[in-house]
Amino acid sequence: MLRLMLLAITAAAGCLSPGRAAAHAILLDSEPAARATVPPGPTGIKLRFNSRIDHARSRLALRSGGEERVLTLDPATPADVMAASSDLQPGDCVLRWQVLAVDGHITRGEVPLTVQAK
Ligand SMILES: [Cu+2]
Repeated sequence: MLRLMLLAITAAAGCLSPGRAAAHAILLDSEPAARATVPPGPTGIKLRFNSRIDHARSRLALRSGGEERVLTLDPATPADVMAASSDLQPGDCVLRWQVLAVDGHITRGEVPLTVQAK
């Protein structure tokens, strides 16, 4: 349900000109999944989109404990995937993504996670 709402928001923020093909990037799924509870420590992060993205102009950040940190993207990923890794600390955190799709449209969204206590 929440995921559908996020999809609707990102879709609305993308193609504003009517009649244009909506090829902007929409998040299909993620690892960890949104709302997942995960153990602390080094964690691989993977976001898969419905279209190719421009990795150089896309951004993935982790907001945790009131701070936001930009993550270094793994360059060796398929064109529709954004991947990184981060050392997750216990507590609530949010992965914030912003991507530029091949149609020139920017979309953004969030993947909230809960990290277990050590
Ligand atoms: Cu678009």
